[in-house]
Amino acid sequence: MGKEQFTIARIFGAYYEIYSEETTYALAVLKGKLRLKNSNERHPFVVGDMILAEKSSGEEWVISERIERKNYLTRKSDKGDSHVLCANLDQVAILASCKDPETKPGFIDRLLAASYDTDIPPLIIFTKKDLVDEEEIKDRETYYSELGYDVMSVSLLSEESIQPLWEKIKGKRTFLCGNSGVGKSTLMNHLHKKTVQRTNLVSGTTKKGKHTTTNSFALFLEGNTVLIDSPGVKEWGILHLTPTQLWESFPELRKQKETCQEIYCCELGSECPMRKYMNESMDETRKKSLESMIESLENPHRVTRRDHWTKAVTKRY
Ligand SMILES: Nc1nc2c(ncn2[C@@H]2O[C@H](COP(=O)(O)OP(=O)(O)OP(=O)(O)O)[C@@H](O)[C@H]2O)c(=O)[nH]1
Ligand SMILES: [Mg+2]
Repeated sequence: MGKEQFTIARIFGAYYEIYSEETTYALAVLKGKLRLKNSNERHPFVVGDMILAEKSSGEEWVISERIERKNYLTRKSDKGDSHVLCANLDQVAILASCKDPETKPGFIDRLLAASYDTDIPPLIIFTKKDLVDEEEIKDRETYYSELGYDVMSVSLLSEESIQPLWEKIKGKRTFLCGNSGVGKSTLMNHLHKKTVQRTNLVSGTTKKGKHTTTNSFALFLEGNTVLIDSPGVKEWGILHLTPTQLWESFPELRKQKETCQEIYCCELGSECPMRKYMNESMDETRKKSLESMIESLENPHRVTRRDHWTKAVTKRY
């Protein structure tokens, strides 16, 4: 029997839920050792990985090979190795809740920096727009759309957002990410019109989410549309990025660099147009956000080995 190509849809310890259009969802295992190009990887697969599998004598599928990743999204906090979250994406949807819990711009910017590094286009989705007034929504949308980002806002209490959401996700593989309680699983259920992922009320006192989703899960919808739900995160660690990557992830700073006439880059020195713009003209909130990211990189307690940076530069394969 021949090999069939699948996508990893969910991981349960040593078992994998895999999906192909022909077979739909099936369970698979990995027998023996898989040879991986990057031996530093913690786990052989993440959700979104494309693999080849064949049926063993029983009903079980056995994974034999991982197909090279087109791209992947990474997070790195102070607590160790960088963590690949998902692979082969067309889009990263950053879900930012307007209220209960309110997502801070610094969180959005960290995710934008992580997606800039991977070249995966971001889509900012403000959720729970029913909980704030229209003016506030418009301000939030304008803030990011003027910077050139694709932005939308939704309420999942009624059907009004289904159509505009479909327009943004159809035919694409979209990773849904954000803090706990922002509505990632609700959005997935809403678009599927069935409950596939458990959701939970946010805490009555702290208005924070309860970390309901514990495993990423890829849902295959019509027309090659794939939504990937993920567990809520408190903070998006960006320690796998270099300072230059961080600065350039801010479109207003990147624009300054593009106009620079110097032949030799001063590497963020005092004459750097990005630094000048940051000191003289940058929006205060955005400046704080960049400073906080730079601080995370510079804090020696957080970055103990400099080679993390070098590795990050050469990590694409
Ligand atoms: N008012 C309002 N509530 C919403 C909206 N979308 C989601 N919620 C509520 O927000 C709560 C949290 O939603 P979830 O979908 O569980 O959030 P999540 O992002 O998946 O959270 P984790 O799995 O913990 O990361 C639920 O009670 C939802 O009903 C919305 O548009 N408006
Ligand atoms: Mg969830």
